[in-house]
Amino acid sequence: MEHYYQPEIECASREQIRAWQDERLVKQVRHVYKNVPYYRNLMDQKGVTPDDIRSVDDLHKLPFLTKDDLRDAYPYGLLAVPLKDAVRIQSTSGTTGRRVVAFYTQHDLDLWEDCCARAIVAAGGTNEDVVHVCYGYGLFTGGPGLNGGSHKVGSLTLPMSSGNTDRQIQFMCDLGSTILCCTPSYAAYLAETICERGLQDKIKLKAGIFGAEAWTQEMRRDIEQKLGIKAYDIYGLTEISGPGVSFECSEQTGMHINEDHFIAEVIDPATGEVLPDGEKGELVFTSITKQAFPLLRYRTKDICVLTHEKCSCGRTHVKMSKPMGRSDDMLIVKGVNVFPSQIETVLLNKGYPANYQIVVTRVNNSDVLEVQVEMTPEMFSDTVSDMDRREKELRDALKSMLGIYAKITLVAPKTITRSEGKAVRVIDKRNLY
Ligand code: DLL
Repeated sequence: MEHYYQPEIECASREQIRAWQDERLVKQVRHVYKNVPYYRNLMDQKGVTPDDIRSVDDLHKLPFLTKDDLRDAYPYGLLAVPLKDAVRIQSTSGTTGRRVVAFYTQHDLDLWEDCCARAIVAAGGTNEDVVHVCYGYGLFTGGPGLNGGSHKVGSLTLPMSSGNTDRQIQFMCDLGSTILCCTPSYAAYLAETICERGLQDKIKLKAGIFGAEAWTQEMRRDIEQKLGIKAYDIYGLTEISGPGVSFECSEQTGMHINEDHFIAEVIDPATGEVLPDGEKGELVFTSITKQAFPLLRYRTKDICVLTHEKCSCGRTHVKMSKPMGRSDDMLIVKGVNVFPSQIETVLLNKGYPANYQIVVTRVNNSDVLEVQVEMTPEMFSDTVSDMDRREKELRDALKSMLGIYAKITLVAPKTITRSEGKAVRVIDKRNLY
């Protein structure tokens, strides 16, 4: 297993990492300029040539790419190798607009799986483990990515895909799964069901690798406690390869970005200006080793902070904070910025389960923020005055977190639909008016 803990790469000196990045960036820009007319045009319009890019210091000269560019260039416009060399596509889970399609050569699949293998090893995985993958398989990158990573580590891999919770739990008990890979919302659902059925003693899980959606520290603690595991975050996006762009180590204070493959920048989303370490902004990635779909300066819309502070695990690759939400997840309600994660923090701190739905409507030209909160069975047997007290307590706590009042609707246990993949937390009905 030590094979995929690669200290010579993951713990390399900053000078060494920088030297890899300089060399690979120069090569990558030439590859893209030569083979991707769409990006060549963007560079020409900006008056930048490949010769202008001599090191990472010149990265800021390159134009940004956005999801709109990917949609414009759909399907083959950003493919940088002949079709005969591409062996796989994956696609985003988005439900609106044109889908984004990303391509991989065999080399690209290998490096992606290496990144996922590093994440599994960082979560304590070895070839003795039974890795239970219930991210979706197919076009979504979650299943194939962790599956490939688990093979590389040599773990016994259970390609469960999502759904069929009864079968998930049965296999988990029968086969002794030790590492669970799925979205945090599905992990919460599995944890809830395992506790309800009193099966905590029948499972052998020791770790979980959860990502693909925002989740709070409160939700982490809840899942860890219910399943008796350590829960690790993993981040990635289809455009840049899938899960494993970054992953958490045992310190659980941010995710190490695989800097030998991806250069990360944080920019001011309004001006595009590159921000220093520790400042919050939009994450931008440049793929420096991918062949088929090598995006340069891709704007992720994920808001986070980077830090080069020393990590006790020994890894030297830069860490990104948990994304604080996507710039396009942020709701503006009555002129105030609201992130679903702020609401989740309040609910879990007050002892509610992570089952909630946010509904925004517009009544008489005024926004109404409603939070439907599921109660636990114990809370459900409360008296009417207890319920009133609960509603008031939540309203006040949300007011102090968000600065605006929300309408609280307490709902019966099991009323909110459980998610088997990425949870849909927000229903914004204002566009329908
Ligand atoms: O969600 C890839 C993935 C699969 C990551 C499995 C981790 C585990 P997409 O469907 O393209 O790819 O969605 C990418 O999901 O830009 C973030 O907004 C969000 N996201 C991914 N990981 C995290 C995370 C996969 N750990 C988009 N925390 C990204 C918060 C995340 N948000």
